[in-house]
Amino acid sequence: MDKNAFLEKVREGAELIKMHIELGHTIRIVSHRDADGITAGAILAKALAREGADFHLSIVKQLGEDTLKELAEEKQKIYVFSDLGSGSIKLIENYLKDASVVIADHHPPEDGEIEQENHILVNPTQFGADSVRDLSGSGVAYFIARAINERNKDLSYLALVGAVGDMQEIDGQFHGMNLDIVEDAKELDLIELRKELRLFGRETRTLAQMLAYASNPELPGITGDLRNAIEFLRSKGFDPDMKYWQLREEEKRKLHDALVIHLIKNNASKEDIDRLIGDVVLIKLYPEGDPRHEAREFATLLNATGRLNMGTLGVAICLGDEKAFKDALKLVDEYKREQIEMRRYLIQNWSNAVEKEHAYIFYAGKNIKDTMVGIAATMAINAQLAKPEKPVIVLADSEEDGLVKGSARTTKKGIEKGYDLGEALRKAAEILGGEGGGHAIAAGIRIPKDKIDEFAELIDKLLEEQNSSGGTDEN
Ligand SMILES: [Mn+2]
Repeated sequence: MDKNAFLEKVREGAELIKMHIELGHTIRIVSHRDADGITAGAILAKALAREGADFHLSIVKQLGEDTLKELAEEKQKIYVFSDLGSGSIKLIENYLKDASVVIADHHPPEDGEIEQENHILVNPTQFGADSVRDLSGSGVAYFIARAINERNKDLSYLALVGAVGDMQEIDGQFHGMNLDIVEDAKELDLIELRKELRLFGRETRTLAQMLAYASNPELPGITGDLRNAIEFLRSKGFDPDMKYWQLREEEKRKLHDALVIHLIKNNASKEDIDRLIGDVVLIKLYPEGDPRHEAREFATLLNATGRLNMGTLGVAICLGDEKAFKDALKLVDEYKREQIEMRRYLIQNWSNAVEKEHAYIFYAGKNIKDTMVGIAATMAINAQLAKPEKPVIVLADSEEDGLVKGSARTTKKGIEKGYDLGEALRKAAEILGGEGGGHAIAAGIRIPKDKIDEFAELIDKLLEEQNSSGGTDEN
């Protein structure tokens, strides 16, 4: 990528923000609600606070027309969007014509170009960067903060938490401009970048939990089975109740070797083996055993606050607020417990799923919260209850009377077969009387409860049509 051209754009964005600070305007920040967006928002907020600027920050799920209308009504002089905005350029151009706008994002722009003179798009993908590995939204925000004031280099570690939250190092290592942020953070001795086991839970899970809950990659025969995890650890001479951070270096290496051998024995893919051990970011501001000490645990905590619509709590955590941190821990515990229970429930009851030729339909009644059906559908695929090429639809009773809410999920393999879940659910809802739609790979629906059987037949037919017309499958 053309780093210098990108940094020039960064400077333009930073200058525009600085001008409005000098004019005494409120800087209106809107950021995405995942860990990347939350850290991006926190970086900008901190940078602005340091300049003595007035700012107002919101964390939102997406930037749609309703949100932009509301923002326009605020009649601010400047809006800064972080980790979102590239997909809403037309709407932004339209609703915020009279204001200055800085879009600090890394998603590839979808709908046109910036035409307003006072609007600036700071996006590395326009300079040849890959949005999924070279720089995240928090990284873009970080470079802007650094351009506002060099002292904001001390926020580099937050940018890395965002990058990890966006899984920019999914293959086991950092790439692109993420490496520049790593350098900044190392220079100030804020982080240590280590080659370690990348399974979740370095700080807070016991080794047994770390292995039993491993999902990225899953460990065949161990994931989902705490007893097998304990047995595996004991057989290799480990205390299953210890935490990874408590291991000595040679013990860590011994564990890595044992896990790699286990994966090889179970015919795991090269990708799975490669990403098992790799870059792990440790944040020196926090002690070992604290979830904020390791970037993935930190990011997961932030993600959870976002999912629970408490993204500003996440921002407060990034800014070092201890009370916010403790509150969030409680929320996350609850959330994790729900997920574990849900996985168990799905496994125990999956035999009740209706398997059609083109989909699984699983009705959970009140056993799964209607806000969790999407996670449940993904879980059914990841736990290999469902074949990856066949879409999964999980339905649960909606908190609104008489309706069921459903989420459909598929994988790349399903997409290759021609399935478009958003389209199929939209049509099904139209026919059955409800609402539905979404993306090809992930979609949602709401229908009357007494239509579930009819829905199962109908969705199979709709997917059948897509499969026979749109599939790239040779068969
Ligand atoms: Mn992002």
